[in-house]
Amino acid sequence: MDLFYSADHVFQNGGAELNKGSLVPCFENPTRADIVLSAVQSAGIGTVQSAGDHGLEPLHRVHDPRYLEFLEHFWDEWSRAGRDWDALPAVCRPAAGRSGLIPTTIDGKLGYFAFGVDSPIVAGTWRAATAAVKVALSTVASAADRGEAAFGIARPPGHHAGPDYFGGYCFLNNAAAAAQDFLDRGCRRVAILDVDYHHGNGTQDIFYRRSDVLFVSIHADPRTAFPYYWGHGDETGAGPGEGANLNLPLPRGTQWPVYSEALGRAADRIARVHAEALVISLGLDTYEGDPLSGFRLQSEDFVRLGQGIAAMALPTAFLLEGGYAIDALGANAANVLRGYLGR
Ligand code: SP5
Ligand code: ZN
Repeated sequence: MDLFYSADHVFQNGGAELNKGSLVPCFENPTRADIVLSAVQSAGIGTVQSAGDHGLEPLHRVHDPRYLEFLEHFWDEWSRAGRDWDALPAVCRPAAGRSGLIPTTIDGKLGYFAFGVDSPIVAGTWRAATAAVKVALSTVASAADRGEAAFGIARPPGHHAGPDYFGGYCFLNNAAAAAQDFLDRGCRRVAILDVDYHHGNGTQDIFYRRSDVLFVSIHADPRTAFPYYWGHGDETGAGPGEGANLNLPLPRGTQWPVYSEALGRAADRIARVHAEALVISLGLDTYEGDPLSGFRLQSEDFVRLGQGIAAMALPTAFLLEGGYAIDALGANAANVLRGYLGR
């Protein structure tokens, strides 16, 4: 299996995030990708390659150009204004206020493109986030060319980033760019299966009105878990995309038997739409020891998850999303891939 990594992920290194009312070190930090890299290397799963440059065309097909312009240049504007710490928004544009008028003041602009205040923009955010997209596109190139699976150690993660907003530690939607790239390479329909503990609201939003990408997500019920306002079972897509969005929210405390039933429902739907490729938003924060989350999957369950995904029998791009239990993150990632490979 080809594995892709970019050392540029280290440039996303926020100083702190708000958690339970306190500023704490960022859960989403550079140690994560390096731990996953060394775990998959020592498990002998495949050869790790540096992400190649496939251009960023798919990125422009899933994000608003004004948002990309903002994200690329905002740090310069922030530092020119004399701000001397991470750019953390104090306000967020409500979903109801998506009317298109971007404020001209620096703080108004920052909040316009934010849906949460948990994701510091730093000097290297653009460099790291575009590197993660390059990892995702290299992963797709391998999966499409070889007709098998590849794994991208994408960091920062992407599934909360929408067409024109960041939040939930996500800036650019790696999985959405990957799905778009599969389509641009000739697939007629692509499925995204998001197994992160948190609902992939950004990915859902990007494809909500489209029928060429099926979005299926297994996640914690948003009534009790971030991102709170998206991820309910009655969000089924709209317009031409009606029926191409499947949310499978599960209660806090969910263990493998219940999780496995949801995985079966996800597999049935993916089979029914005749998807020609699969993108896995591989969050590992469903693990029982995750410090942010509330499911109770055990390390061995990730082998079963990999087996379930292998049974879908599609060219597959695995992309890292969340997962914050540093001690087990590498082993859990390797277990998914071992299960997939039948080892
Ligand atoms: C990619 C990803 O996994 N993003 C998750 C972002 C979650 N950010 C806020 C989480 C708030 C959770 N509340 C703390 C509960 C601690 N038990
Ligand atoms: Zn998550």
